[in-house]
Amino acid sequence: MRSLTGYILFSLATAVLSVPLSEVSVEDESFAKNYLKKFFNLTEEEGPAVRRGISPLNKKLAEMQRFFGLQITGSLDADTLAMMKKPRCGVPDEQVARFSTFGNNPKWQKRSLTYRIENYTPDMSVAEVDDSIEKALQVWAKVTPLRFTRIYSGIADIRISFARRAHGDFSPFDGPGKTLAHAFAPGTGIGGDAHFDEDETFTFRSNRGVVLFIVAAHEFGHSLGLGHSNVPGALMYPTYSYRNPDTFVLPQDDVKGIEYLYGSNPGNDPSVVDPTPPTTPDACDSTMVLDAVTTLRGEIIFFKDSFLWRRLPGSRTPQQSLIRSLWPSAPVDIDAAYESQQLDTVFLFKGRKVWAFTGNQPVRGYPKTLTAFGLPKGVRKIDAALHDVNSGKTLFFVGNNYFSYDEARKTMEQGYPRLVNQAFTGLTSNVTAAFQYRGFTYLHSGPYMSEYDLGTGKLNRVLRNSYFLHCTNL
Ligand SMILES: *[C@@H]1O[C@H](CO)[C@@H](O)[C@H](O)[C@H]1NC(C)=O
Ligand SMILES: *[C@@H]1O[C@H](CO)[C@@H](O)[C@H](O)[C@H]1NC(C)=O
Ligand SMILES: [Ca+2]
Ligand SMILES: [Zn+2]
Ligand SMILES: [Zn+2]
Repeated sequence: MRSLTGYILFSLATAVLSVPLSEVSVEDESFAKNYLKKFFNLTEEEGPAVRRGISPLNKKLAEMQRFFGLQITGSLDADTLAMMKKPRCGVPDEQVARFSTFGNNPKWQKRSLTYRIENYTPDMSVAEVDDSIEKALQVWAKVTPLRFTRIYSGIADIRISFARRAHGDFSPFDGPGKTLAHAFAPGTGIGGDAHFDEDETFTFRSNRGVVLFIVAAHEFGHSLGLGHSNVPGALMYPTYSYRNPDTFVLPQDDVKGIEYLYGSNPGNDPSVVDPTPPTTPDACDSTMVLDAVTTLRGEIIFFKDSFLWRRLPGSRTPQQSLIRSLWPSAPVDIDAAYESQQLDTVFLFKGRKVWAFTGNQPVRGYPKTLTAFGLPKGVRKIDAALHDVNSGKTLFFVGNNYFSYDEARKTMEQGYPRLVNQAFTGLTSNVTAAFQYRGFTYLHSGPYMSEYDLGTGKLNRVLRNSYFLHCTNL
């Protein structure tokens, strides 16, 4: 029965920007208990451990926190609860692993598999559903010897259906949000089947609603024998986040997982690596150059590729996630970012465009262009942005120059651009990211970070990224 366990994927809660959890409500406590029962095999039995004071609940909380790379407290804090409320897959998260397979490694013994779409969601056109399912299977076919053939009658290996609430497999869906879908590991009967929660709003490619292609590609990973991965950004990560289906490429961790089970695609020419599977940036890479850094309501946020790390106040362990799991409409590979505390808004820059978010809500009227900040038309991108809380000015770094924007008067100051090294000494190359934190100004230049005194502009010391972005190899 174990191999037939439904894999619950994707929870959809909006990422809550952290507020310390002073009180845990009774509802939250029982919600958390149910979550741990469902996804982390929490059992009710009162064993000897309970008498010794290590409750199974705290043990399972710690297990869950370890899986998601949260701070391991063993108690129900705000971040843990927020993670539990994210939309996710219905399959349990069994072990802390990069890619994983099910207990006894169930896999298909044949290379040619059939699938059948048994019913449709009214959320999308029939053609869109067909296309999403076909493309989701091709994600796996591209990197393995597996081939998929659609059938319209009879019993398929992978049966695909939409259903709400109880639907005959003892894993009822839960209404809108939270569990989005689940699928069963390879096997006969229900094995390999994928079920989608009809109470969700599925879409073809919009970031409002749930992109069927992404959820289906994840579920088919289970249908083929993969469990959940704890690598943020892996397709087999348990929570859902928006990705553009048109540019999706199966991440490296998932490629390794499926090749472990089935080998690689014999049709692939090894000299043509096209396109390179994306990898998840590693905070332990001391040569990493961050794209941007900003504060956000007391947190520090570090950006790299399509990822960010959040360093919460009072926690030394940064949490990594996709940028779009925090802001579904945000750009990736950004150039610069800053926070205006007065407006309670974070601005993200990419090319000539600027996006704005208050908490996790997009600000109306954005994206705008750089000229909205008074930057000259010739500026095609900025390298970094720094908001100085004392003066209320925001500095935009462009090559070896910088501009100064007056936030109160909403105009660019006269007398700029100026040379960066006239204001900030000791920099040997252009600024790549900048932020202020606890009275100091930090300018990143490649993998190095220079700390300046806010008042005097004096260079205190040169640090590495790891000063704030701790490397936490498990
Ligand atoms: C779940 O927990 C029970 C009791 O602790 C244990 O017997 C069982 O093997 C566990 N199941 C899995 C899949 O780990
Ligand atoms: C710094 O920016 C200038 C443009 O202002 C550019 O010419 C130069 O190549 C940049 N230096 C580095 C090291 O990227
Ligand atoms: Ca649901
Ligand atoms: Zn899953
Ligand atoms: Zn089901």
